[in-house]
Amino acid sequence: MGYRIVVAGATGNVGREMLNILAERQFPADEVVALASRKSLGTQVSFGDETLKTKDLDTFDFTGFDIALFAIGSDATKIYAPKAAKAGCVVIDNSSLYRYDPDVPLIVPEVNPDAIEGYSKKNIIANPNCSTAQMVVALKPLHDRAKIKRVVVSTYQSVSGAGKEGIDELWDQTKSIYNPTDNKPAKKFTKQIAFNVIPHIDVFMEDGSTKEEWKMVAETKKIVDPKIKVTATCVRVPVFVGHSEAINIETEEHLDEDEARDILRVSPGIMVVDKREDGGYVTPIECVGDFATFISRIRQDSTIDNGLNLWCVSDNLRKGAALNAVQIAELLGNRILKKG
Ligand code: 11C
Repeated sequence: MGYRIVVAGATGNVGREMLNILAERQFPADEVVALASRKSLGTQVSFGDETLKTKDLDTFDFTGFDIALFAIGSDATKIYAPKAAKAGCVVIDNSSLYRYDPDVPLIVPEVNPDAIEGYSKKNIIANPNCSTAQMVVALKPLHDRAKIKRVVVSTYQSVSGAGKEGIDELWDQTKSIYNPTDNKPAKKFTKQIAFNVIPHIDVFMEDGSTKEEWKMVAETKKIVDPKIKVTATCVRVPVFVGHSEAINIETEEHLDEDEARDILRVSPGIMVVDKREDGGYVTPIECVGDFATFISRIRQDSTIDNGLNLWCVSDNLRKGAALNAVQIAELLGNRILKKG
């Protein structure tokens, strides 16, 4: 007997990817139900070779379902996650609502799979922010070998992180540059995104950082090690899919760049592409649709005793959201629920 699965938010970018990835990875599901809000009700979505007609999230009874993958944002999650969890269905939530709750595990399966044991306190498991997920996949094996003290990261985040409206805004503004009579002012982003970069993602915090930057700090501490110091600058760039990160790492023990490369090459979820020649690195357009977190440009930082620099790229809708959620479902199935 396989699992009965729910995908809530099935018509959004992440929800659609969740369905694609469940099908691609042949998740052992007997039944998959796609849920949407009332305004997208009846919309059809693909699940492998099948087409699913979305059902109403508001009236859905989660009783008898094993796992619900949520991609509906914090406000709706606040209403529906407790309802699903109370009905005995384990929620894997992509919003930020429960990430910092001590009774909810925040999981990247390659990094902290054992945290899954804590799921039963609320029957909810949190999925991290996309920019954190790919970074911690890269940090963990280096931390295990040489203890990371401090991380300085600058991100180059694609517009799909801001949902369909972000994608549409980049597309429309790019077209309007060539047709100035069709002027498209910024709506989703605070400044023009086409042919520009914006050093601002999510709301501003009191200390001058943004919430996106704060998330990278708080989530890395919860997932990898609370002792790691992280400072981040998060930037939106005119790329449709794929987040990139320039990461500077300071370790307690010395770690040679060749050893770091060898460690990363055999670490789960990572693909090293690091030739010191023209084009010998990965760019976001090449990682779209892939499962891996790609690491390039691994090199010593000779300005400090134990420093490394690297370039990290991944599909933000996959490892940063839908893939990680499906991997958590697989972990939950293999370790805890044991059906299928
Ligand atoms: C972005 N990282 O690129 C964000 C999107 O906390 O799950 C995901 C926000 C989150 O805009």
